[in-house]
Amino acid sequence: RIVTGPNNERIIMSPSGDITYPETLIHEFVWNNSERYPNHIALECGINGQKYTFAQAKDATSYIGRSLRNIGLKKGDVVALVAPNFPDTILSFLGILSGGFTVTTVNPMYTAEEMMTQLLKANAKAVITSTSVASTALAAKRACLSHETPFIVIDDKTGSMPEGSIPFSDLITRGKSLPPVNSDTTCDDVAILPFSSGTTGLPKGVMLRHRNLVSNIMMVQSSVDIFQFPTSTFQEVVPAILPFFHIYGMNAVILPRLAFGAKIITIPKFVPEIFTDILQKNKVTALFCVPPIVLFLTASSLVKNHHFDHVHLIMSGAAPLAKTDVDRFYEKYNVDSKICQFRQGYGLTESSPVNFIELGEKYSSIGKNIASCQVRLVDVTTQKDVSTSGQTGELWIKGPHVMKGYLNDEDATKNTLTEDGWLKTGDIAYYDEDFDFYITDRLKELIKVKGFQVPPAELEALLRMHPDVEEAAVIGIPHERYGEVPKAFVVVKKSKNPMENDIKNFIKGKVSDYKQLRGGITFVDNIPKNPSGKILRSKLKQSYKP
Ligand code: 4UW
Repeated sequence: RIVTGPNNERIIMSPSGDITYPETLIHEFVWNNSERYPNHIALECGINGQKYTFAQAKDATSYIGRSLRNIGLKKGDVVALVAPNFPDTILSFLGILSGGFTVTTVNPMYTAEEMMTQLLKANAKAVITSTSVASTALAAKRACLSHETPFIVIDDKTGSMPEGSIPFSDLITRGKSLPPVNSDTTCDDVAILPFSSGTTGLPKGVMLRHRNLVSNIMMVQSSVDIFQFPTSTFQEVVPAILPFFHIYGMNAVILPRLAFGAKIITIPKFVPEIFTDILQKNKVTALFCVPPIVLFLTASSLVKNHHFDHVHLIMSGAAPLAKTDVDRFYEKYNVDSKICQFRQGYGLTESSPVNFIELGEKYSSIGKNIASCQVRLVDVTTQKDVSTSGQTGELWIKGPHVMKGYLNDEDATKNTLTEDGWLKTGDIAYYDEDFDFYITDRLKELIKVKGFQVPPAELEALLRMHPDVEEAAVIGIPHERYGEVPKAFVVVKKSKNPMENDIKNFIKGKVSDYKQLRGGITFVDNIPKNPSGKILRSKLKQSYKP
């Protein structure tokens, strides 16, 4: 399992070996096998019932690509996709790629200011959104992009189509009569630009190539027996509750599941009654969760034993999972843990995303590195590889799934990717005698609220804009339901005396709900810093007593 690298690195190889993967673009890979089951449902809206078969969905994505070329977009242009989970959101994504463009997926819960920052950083040349969030997306577009920028709107049956927008349905109908796009896209072209703050600072565009996305799906497939193609009597049914804009929902749930013939039931927003109604009405076979959803499954009286009658897989990831929650799940429901298996995964945007999946019943472990995912554990102070099980170090990752780098940010790229291709995750881990890994801490400053990224640097910059604030630092503190919530430490200017609520209200309209300072604000005399001015968050964390 351990290989010594050219510079004496201690490389932990995957027990699943190495993979080969096809030289296929991700939007083609998704439909590769669909001709075997053209009339099965691929996408169904859990709210309004809109459906596409595999044949219809595949054709639609090609038409969308043609239409986008026809309205003047050029190869390599970036298109922003700002929509909750609907069938048309996924078709838009694949359509953008089939036209030879790059997609930046934007969190539809964002405020106009947050959207604007991403549209600018990604240099978006068009926006695709949906009626329920169109007014916010339009405000963002108007604030930073030219009047002529195409603004395309999916009718999701909530809200209305702003004047001057292009109805999404036109892309499909008009595209039919346009010639196919002769895209010279290669597997090394950047397919997507999801945003992540990485180990430090503000959100950055993560450049993921077609090759990264396709290889990662194949890495999972060859390590874990969790995919089943449809037969005459069986089709996977997967509710897509995790948002498509985030890499977990995108390249670890929706795209791979479609590629293996599952029916995806899209859910735009987590509402307990709607979620359980979907479990009630469909023979759901696999559930993909973040820890707060696992908590919901164990705690809610809406969830019934028979909802798991057809479920063979429940996955959790994006934040630490407590073993006690899994134990509680099996105590509450009369299901066989060998048939309805709980699995934890570990991934990050920068690695397309999956690196580890747990295969046994060690529920607090993230398990073993998947095929072709090489791992090092590097001692944070000595920068030497740790030599034994039980010792902690920073987790470094290498493989065909690792990002090209951060868009227009050489410094951040250099600090995250070594010259020989190792991705420094900013997570602290150790492994046990079986080479099962455990995440113990986060070296990076990132806060995870319900699995969503909250970069402290963003909140600190906003806090410093408040007229009474001299300095600010933000850390994550534990929260029973959300995992973590942001908490601020604030130094106020001389002779100023703001109330906690003044500052909270100042932040309120500027960032999305999940980024709000739910951990409260503590007023302090100074912020601990190292000699180069870097905030010593670990000191603040130690000083904080719940
Ligand atoms: N335990 C503890 C975990 C865990 C974790 C992630 O927003 P990003 O960049 O990306 C993600 C991706 C999650 C994911 C993808 C595919 C998959 O199969 C799976 O499990 C089923 C999960 O969240 O945030 C990356 C950061 O999130 C933390 C960790 O700090 C990581 O660097 N994180 N998974 N199981 N922490």
